[in-house]
Amino acid sequence: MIAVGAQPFGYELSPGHTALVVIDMQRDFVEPGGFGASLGNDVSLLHTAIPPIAALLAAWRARGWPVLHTRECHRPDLSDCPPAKRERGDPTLRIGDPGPMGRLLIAGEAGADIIPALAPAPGEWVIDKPGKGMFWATGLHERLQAAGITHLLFTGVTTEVCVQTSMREANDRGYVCLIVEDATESYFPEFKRAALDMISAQGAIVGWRAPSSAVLSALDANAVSR
Ligand code: C5J
Repeated sequence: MIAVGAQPFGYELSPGHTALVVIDMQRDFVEPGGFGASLGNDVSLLHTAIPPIAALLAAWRARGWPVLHTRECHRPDLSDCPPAKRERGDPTLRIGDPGPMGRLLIAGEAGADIIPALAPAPGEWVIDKPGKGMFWATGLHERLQAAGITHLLFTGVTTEVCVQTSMREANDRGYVCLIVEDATESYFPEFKRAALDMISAQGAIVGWRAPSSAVLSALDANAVSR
């Protein structure tokens, strides 16, 4: 095990059995004209997470460890998008409406793609999810179990929505989870702070938290192993 300096106490990372999870780093959330912007958000607030995620991806790839990307998106016929989700609120564009990057949050459209800076490498898992959590309607738990993955490191956007929902689902399924503080972002800085606090409070009730520097220095202190 590799010891990572974390809160509320040290995290033990299992080499080769810890997947790096990159949640929804899609053009629809990060770039102007997408779903995030249609809800009135300043998408530039998410950009600070990109370099730390890229550094973690490089570290995982160098070790041949598992990487899992998710995309929040729906089938073109919207059969997996509950009306209660599509009709929520008063956005400028709704899920499935045509926008500058294609139809919003629809699989196969440009906006549903992961941003080029964090594009999945060949062999990395890409999970399309219709919900906020990565386990709902994806079959992911069975795949992770079959691959022997026991630990998950969470990154991506947004901290308090899809990242936190996925981490809570993972915690309930028995995965040992850590969220990387600077590799996740929110349109609402106060929600990010609160989500990180909620996750790690009460003795890591949902999981651990640590900056990417702590994860990367712990990896550097250990020989590269596959
Ligand atoms: C949202 C997400 N915020 N990926 N999705 O609707 O967090």
